[in-house]
This record gives sequence, C-alpha cells and structure tokens, in this order.
Amino acid sequence: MSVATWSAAGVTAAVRRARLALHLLVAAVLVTLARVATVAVLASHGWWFVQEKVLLGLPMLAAAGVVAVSTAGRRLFAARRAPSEGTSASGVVWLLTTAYAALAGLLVSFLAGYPLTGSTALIAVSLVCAGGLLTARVVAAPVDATDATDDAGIEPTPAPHGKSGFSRRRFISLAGGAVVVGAGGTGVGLLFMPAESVATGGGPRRSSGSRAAVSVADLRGAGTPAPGGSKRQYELTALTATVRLPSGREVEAWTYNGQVPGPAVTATEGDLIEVTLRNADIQDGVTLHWHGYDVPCGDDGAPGVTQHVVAPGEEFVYHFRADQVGTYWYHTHQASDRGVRKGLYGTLVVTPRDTQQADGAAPAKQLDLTLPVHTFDGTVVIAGQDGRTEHTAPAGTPVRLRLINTDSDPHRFALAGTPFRVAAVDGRDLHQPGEARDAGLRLPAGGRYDLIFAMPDTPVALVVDNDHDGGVRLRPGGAAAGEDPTVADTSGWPELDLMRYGEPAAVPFDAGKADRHFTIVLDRGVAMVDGAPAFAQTVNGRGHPSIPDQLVTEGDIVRFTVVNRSPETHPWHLHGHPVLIVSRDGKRSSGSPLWVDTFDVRPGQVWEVAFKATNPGIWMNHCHNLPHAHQGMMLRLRYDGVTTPFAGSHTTHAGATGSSPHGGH
Ligand SMILES: [Cu+2]
Repeated sequence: MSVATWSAAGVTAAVRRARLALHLLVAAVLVTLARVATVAVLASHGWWFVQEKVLLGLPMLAAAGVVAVSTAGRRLFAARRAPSEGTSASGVVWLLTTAYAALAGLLVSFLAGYPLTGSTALIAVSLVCAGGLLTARVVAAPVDATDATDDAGIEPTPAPHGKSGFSRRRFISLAGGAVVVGAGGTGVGLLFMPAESVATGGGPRRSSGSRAAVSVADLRGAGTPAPGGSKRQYELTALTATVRLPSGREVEAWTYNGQVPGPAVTATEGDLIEVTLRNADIQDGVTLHWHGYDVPCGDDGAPGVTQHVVAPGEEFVYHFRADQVGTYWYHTHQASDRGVRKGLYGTLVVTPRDTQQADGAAPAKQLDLTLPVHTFDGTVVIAGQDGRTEHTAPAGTPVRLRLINTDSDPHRFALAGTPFRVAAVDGRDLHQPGEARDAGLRLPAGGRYDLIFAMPDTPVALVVDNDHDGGVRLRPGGAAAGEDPTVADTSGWPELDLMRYGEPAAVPFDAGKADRHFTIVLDRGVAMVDGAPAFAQTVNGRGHPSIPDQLVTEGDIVRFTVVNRSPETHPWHLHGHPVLIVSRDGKRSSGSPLWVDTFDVRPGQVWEVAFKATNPGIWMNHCHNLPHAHQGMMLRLRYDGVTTPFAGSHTTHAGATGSSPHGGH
C-alpha cells in the first residue's frame, strides 16, 4: 500500500492533477505511519522480526518521504485551486523516489531478511538513488523544463538551459551517478566475500584441553550387547518395488526389503542392534538414520558427514546398543526429501528389559500398536491399518498406541471414546502425565507420541486429520463387540498444549547457564544452495552448505533460540541429542520436562531449547520438513576436535554430491 500510494501521488502530480495528488499524498503519509505502527507491534515479538525494517527500510522511507512532503506538499496545497500551477519536477521525483524506497524496503524484507548485511544495505540504497536520478532525467523535462528555480539539483533535459546551469546539473548528475554505481558495486562485491565458516555461540573457538583429533568414522557403536542382552540382527535391502496400499491402490515405491514401511526393528533395552544395509537399485543412494536415537556419530547415517552414501551394489553395517527405550523410526538421509516420501522408512521400538511389576506379579497382557503415518500421493496411510482394520481387546486391557509422523508436515490426531495419557513424547517418558480427553494432538514431522489408556467397554477410535472414516478402531471383546463404533466429531477439540502438560521435575542442567548460545532465524530468501542461487529456505540468511557450522565442546550446555520469520512451519531437528524445551514465545515450559528431537516452530514463533553436548561428533541440525532441508535449511553442529574423512556436501538430492568419491550418484 505504501508503494502504491506514493507512486500514485507522484504520477498524479506529474500529470498536474494537483487535488487528487494532494489527497494521495495525505494517504501515503497515513499509510507510512501505519507501517511504522505495524513494525512497532512486530518489534514487540523480537528484534529478529524487524531488524532490517528498523535499520534500513523505514529510515529510507522516512528520509525520502520527508523530502517529498516538503518539496511537493506545499506546492500541491497551493495548486489545489489552480491546477495549472502544478508542482515542481523535484516534487514529482521525490514522491516517486519515496515509492522506490518503500519498494526497496519490501524487497529487502522479502529477499534478504535477517540479518541485514552491509552488502544488502548498499545495494538497496544505491538502487533507490539510481531510480531517483533516472526519474529526474525522464520526468523533469515535461513537468517544468522552464522552472529555473528548481532547487533540488535535478537535471531536466538539457536543451532549454543556459550553459552554467547545464554544467552544474550535469556535474551533480554525473557525480551522483558515480557514487551510486560505486556504492552498488561495492555492495555486489561484498556478496562474494567468503563467509565465516564457524559460529562459536559465544564460546571459545578451541577447547582448552589438547586432545588429538578424532574421526567420525571411529565414533562407532558397541559391538556386543550389554550383560543379559542379546544380538538383534537385521538385513535391509533398499529396492524399488510396487506396493499395494490398504485401499488397494498400487504405488511405485522405494522400499527396504520390498515393503513400506520397512521391517520393524525392535529390541529390548540392552540388546545389540546390528543392521546390514544393502542397496539393490536406488540410484540416489541410501543410508539409515536412526531418528531420535542417540547413536554414536559414526552410525548416524548422514551421507558425506558420517559415512559414504551406500550406492547400488554396496553395503554398510550399523551396530549400536539399544540403551534408550521408546518409540523411534529410521529413514534414509540421502536425497531424503524424495527417498522418505517414496517409502524408505521403518519403525524402531525398544522396550524396557525389566517388565516384571514391582510386586513380582506377571505383567498384564497389553495391546501395543506401532502406528507410523505416511502420505502417499495425498492419501494418508497408517501402516497395516485402514478404516476397516479393527483391533479387539477385552475391557481393562492396557493399550499403548505409538504414533509416528513420517511425513514432512504435522498431523492432527484425536482419540475418541476414552480418556488417555500421553505417556511419552519422542520416545522419552513424560513426568506424571495427567488424564486428557477430547483433545487434539498435533504431531510434528518426524515426531512420536505414545498414548496409553485402559480399554473401556465401548469402542475407541483414533482419528487422523479429522478424517472420521480412516484411522484405527479398537473394540472391547465380548458383548459389546457387535456394536458399530461411532466416532464423535473431533475437529473442534482444543489442541493439547504439551508445554503445560504433566508435572515439573528436576532436569540435569541449568539451561540458564549456557556455555554457548546460537540464534537460528528461519526465513525464505535469495541465497546460494549447493552452489546455485535459489529462493531458498534460509538459516540466518544463508542456505546449505554455506551456513556456518555450530562449534561446541564436549560437556558444554548449549542453548538454541529458534525464530521463524517465514509463513511456513519448520519442524526443527537436531541429530544425536534430545533438546529440552525451555520456552515458547517467552512463556516458560511449566509442565513435565519436555525432551524432544523435533519441535514445530510455527510462523512467528520463538523457541528456546537447550541440551548438554555429551555425544561427540558432527551432527546434522535441520528442518525436518525434508523439502525445506533440500532447499537449504540444514547445517551442522560440530564438536571441537572431531573431523570427517567423508568429502562432499551432505545432500538431500541426487546429482549434487560434489567432490564425494561417490560423486557419480
Ligand atoms: Cu522447514
């Protein structure tokens, strides 16, 4: 609106519609003041949202606007009853220049955003000045070519002027042009300055201890189970296959062992999990990333960082101890936006070793369902389930539903017909979760919720995305078995806020005493991604792999401030560590400590999270909306002293593996 009103005022003044121009000028000033007010409101949510507006956009607009009002305003006011008077050429030029300043501010916010760089500021100011100078050349002549008292130093077409005026104006024009070209050129040149490759978050660049460097290739998991545990061996072969969905539809999928999801990997606490991954015919290459499972870095499955991508005909053996219980999943991390979408994922569930109850009685028979949700071509599928799949359990049976979101967007779940508890989030138990009912559950991309309840003597329905025909049905056995499950309309149920759910408990570190603090501002903007300019998903204005590594030292308490300036939700995911949620939009978490591996940062939100750096390695830190990661929103958290022998950038797509020895894929 600011751009429109200032340009309309300029154009109407140029064609001598003084009355209309005056009205438009008043409107432009009001719109500009409204813009200042909206920026002030935005500023109350955080400096990250307004920095470039406060430091560049508004000052440019205000400076040009004040000159425009003072040069054009008085003459337009005088001319409103005598239209032939018109306004001066300089007035028109300044009105239009103010419109350019408004446009430049808009473009800076849209294309560059946070943080404002000297380069961006120089380019923007130069473009506005260049626009003003060019406008002066074009506009000045017809409007008041004979106005010798024009005091703004604007050069009209030279013909009607005397020699001295001509030279003065010509000099100013040339000098102005030279300054503009120089400043703009400097701004463009600064774009090519090499960026800082490491962010230290306020901590030291080197650890004080002089330890020898360790390679991620040597940071491998145990080769034996814990005492009392056993070895769980799996062979997973990645291959293309035609897969029949529960609806009967067939899709061309990328699979582990010809099935989607891949084989369920299960273990008891203390077991050794050993998985041999082979690639039959996935040309992009594959890996296995154990999402949310804090494996040693060499088993993390990040191609180009912790291992070579597994090309067709090759294999890689993962092995690690199952020392974390809970609900997890695995997926390829190579070309992951495509690979996971097409089916390269499966579930990982680890159950506690000691299932004996405290009083020594045998555990009650449980119904334990692992329910990975995935979208194939717009159809939401729960593995092995559809609207007709029903599970029967006698009333009173303890039920655990393990919900897993394997998609890149959040899903909304609702459990109709019974009160329940959210026992665990992202595999980690909550502290004293309260009984909930008639609540919506928003599960971020990559996230997991374990819901528990005792089977009532009436049917229960798990509803996904308010689709009351799909989901999962549970029926009590016996007399009520014949009843048709009726599902309440769950769409209006309020969302359960996990930040206020459960009871507080002690946490192992003080998040307020962080050794390093990193700010991660998420936005869209023009940036280099994998060596090519793109309208990217950016972190602090940059795209992968040009985002500086975050450097930490083992033992550090690390804090992230994650800010979302963009209009899309970003499920933020750090490998190798669960993070503790500290606050969201300034409100501290007041329920059970919430340890997550993925947290949904919605548009405009600011999250504070913290973790202790206890798992040395080089870890991917990225948006788990996988197309976003592919479009640049991905960086690395690197422990001081850890190196990688795996060359080439970590890519989410084929064809860009760069200097990797497997660069042909
Ligand atoms: Cu994202």
